[in-house]
Amino acid sequence: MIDARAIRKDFPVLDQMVNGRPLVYLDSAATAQKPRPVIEAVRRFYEEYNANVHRAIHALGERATAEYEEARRQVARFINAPTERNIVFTKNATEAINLVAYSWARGRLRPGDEILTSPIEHHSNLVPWQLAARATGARLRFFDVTPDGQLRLDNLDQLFTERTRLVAVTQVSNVLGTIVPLAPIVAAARRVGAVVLVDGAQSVPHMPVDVQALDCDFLAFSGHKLGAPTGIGVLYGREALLEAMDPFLGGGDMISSVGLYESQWADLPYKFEAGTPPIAEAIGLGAAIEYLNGIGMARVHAYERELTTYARERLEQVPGVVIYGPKERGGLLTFNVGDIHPHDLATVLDHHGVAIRAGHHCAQPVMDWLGVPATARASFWIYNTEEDVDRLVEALRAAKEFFGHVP
Ligand code: C6P
Repeated sequence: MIDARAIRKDFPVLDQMVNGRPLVYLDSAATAQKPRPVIEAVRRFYEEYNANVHRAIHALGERATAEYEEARRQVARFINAPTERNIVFTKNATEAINLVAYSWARGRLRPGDEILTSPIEHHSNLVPWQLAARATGARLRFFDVTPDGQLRLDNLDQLFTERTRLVAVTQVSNVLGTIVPLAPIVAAARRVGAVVLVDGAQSVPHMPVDVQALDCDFLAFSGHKLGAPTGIGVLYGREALLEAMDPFLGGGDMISSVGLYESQWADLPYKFEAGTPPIAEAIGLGAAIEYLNGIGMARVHAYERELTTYARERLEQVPGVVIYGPKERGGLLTFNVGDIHPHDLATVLDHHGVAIRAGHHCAQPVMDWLGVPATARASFWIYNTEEDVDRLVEALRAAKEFFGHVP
C-alpha cells in the first residue's frame, strides 16, 4: 500500500490553510496537484535551457529538444505504446479527441455510417462526434446504460453493425466512476472493422493502462490530471492510422517541404504538431510520469479503490446522502445531500477547507440520465487519506445542520 501521508509532503500546494482549516483537496478529477519534481523540472527548463525545439542549432535548443523528445519516450513507455511515433502531444484530452474527429473522421465517414458512443461520456467525447456526424451525414448511436450506471454489454451484436465505423468510449466515467470493461467492446469493434477511441482522461492517472493490451486504435488523455502542468495532452494512435490521416493543423514544424501551392508533411508524430509546442509542459509531463512510476500505477489503483470504498461506507452513513454510480468504481464519489443544491453544499464545504466539485461536470447527458440538474463530487488521488474523507463527512454534517437538514 502507498504511504499517502508521505506522498502528500511532495505536493507543496496541499500544505496550506483554507478558511482557517488545513486544506482537504478532493477535486483531482478536475485537475490534480503537482508534485515538487514536476515544479522543479519546469523551473529548470526556464532557468537553464529555455529554447525552441527542433529548430535551434545551439546548445540550449539541443537540450530543450532532447528533453522534449525524452518526455515523448516516457509517455510511450508509460502506456506501452510500440514506439514514440505513436505519441502526439496536444493541448489536452479534448484536443486529442478533436484531432481524431477532424483528421480521421471527416475524410472517412459517409452518410449512414455509425459512430457508437455512450450516454456517460464527458462532453469532450461527445460534442466532437456530434460535429463530425453533422459534417459527414454519419449517425450517432449509444450504448445502453444499466440502472447502476454501467454500459450494457449483452447486446453488443445488435449495437455493432456493418455501418459502425467508430466506437468512442471512456475508460472511466468522470461522474459515475464507472470502469468500462473495454475488452468485449474492442472485440465487437474488430468483428465489424470499426476503429476504437478510448477516452483515458480519468483512467491513465489512476490505473495501469497498456494500449497494446487494450488493442485500442486511439487513446486520449490530459497531463494536468496526472500531476503535470496544464496545456499538455496526449493522443496515442496506431501508426498505420496516423500515417493515413491528414494533418489537423497546418503551420511550422509539421512539414518536410513547403511550396507556394503544395506542401509535404513531416514524419510521425510531427505531422500533427504544428507550431511551437508546449515544451515546458511536456517536460513537466515526463517528470510527472517518472514520479508516478516511482510509486507504481498498480499500487495507485489499489490504494484509490481502498480509499474510495472507505469514503463510500462513511458517506452512506450520513442520512440524506444519495451516491450515484456502480459499487465497483474509479477514485471518485458523486452524490447529493437531500435537496441542498450542490453549489451551496460546495460553498459550505469550502468554508470548512474542503474542496469538492459541484455542477454538471461537463456531462449534461449524465445529469439527464440521473434526473438531477447537478451533483457534488469528491475525487481522490495519491495524496488523499482517510482523514481527508473524515473531514469531508464532518463538513457534510455541518452543511446539513446549516441548511436545517438535521440529523
Ligand atoms: N473532466 C472533470 O472535472 P480536458 O479538459 O481536455 O483536460 O479533459 C476533458 C475530459 C475528457 N474526458 C473525461 C472523462 C474527463 O473527465 C475530462 C475532464 C474534468 O471531470 C474537467 S470538466
